[in-house]
Amino acid sequence: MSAVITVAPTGPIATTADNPNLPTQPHEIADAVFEAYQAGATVAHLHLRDEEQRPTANLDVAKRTMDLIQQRCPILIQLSTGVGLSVSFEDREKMVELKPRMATLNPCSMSFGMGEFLNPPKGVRRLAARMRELNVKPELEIYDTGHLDACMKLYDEGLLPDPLQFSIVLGVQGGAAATPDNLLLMVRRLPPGAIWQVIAVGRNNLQLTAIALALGGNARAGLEDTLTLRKGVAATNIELVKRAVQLAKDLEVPISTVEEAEKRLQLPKQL
Ligand code: KMH
Ligand code: ZN
Repeated sequence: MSAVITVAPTGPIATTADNPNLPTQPHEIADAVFEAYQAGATVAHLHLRDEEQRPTANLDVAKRTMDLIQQRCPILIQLSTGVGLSVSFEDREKMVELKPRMATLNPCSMSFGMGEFLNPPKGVRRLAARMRELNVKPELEIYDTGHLDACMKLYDEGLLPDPLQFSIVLGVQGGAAATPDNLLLMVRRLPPGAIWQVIAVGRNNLQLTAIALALGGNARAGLEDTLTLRKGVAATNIELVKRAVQLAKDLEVPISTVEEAEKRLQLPKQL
């Protein structure tokens, strides 16, 4: 089975003050995604920033970024509907109106570091239903075992398409810690046929990405999840993507092409 490599070049929190290599403007994000595609990434997970680097759900900024990427390569675009803690759920859910091939769906509200990440049950159902209507494949972000249970409830309600695709997010303060034990616990609880990757936030990123690849998971790499290559060394997106690709090669796990990823994730064609 081949592994899908996702690049996550920019997250919702860090700025260029934390790592000067962080892309924040549409052309910078598009450049980082194109380089990642050339190195083997087949999915681009996107957060956008305004001119002051604040997280934004501005559809013009998102559309401009998507266009710049699509002019250069066929990487599969996954918009984050997590966007950023300062943006309302109602603004965040509008991201799917741009009809990316995929978008994230965060099933539960939670503490997120010192902030609050609000995903109210009614809003989550409305967003899941809209994604179904628009043929946008959800990637389910689960930060603890209860989030998986919440996703299975959505599935039972007919709101999620097969195969279920999960990100097991470990290392956020407010969710499960980034440990091998927690990863195994979550993987064991996934339903049969689920597709998954680990998002290991912080310094255990490399270790958990390696374990996940060895267990048959996909991999995600980029400055959204870790700002350093190793202790004290600021990373670039391309270094992190190349490291994930090399890990897969060392483990003799083939890397998915865009066509293989589309097939494996059963991405619906968009009209
Ligand atoms: N930033 C990660 C902790 C999303 O964008 O919807 C989780 C994430 C979720 O990537
Ligand atoms: Zn994200």
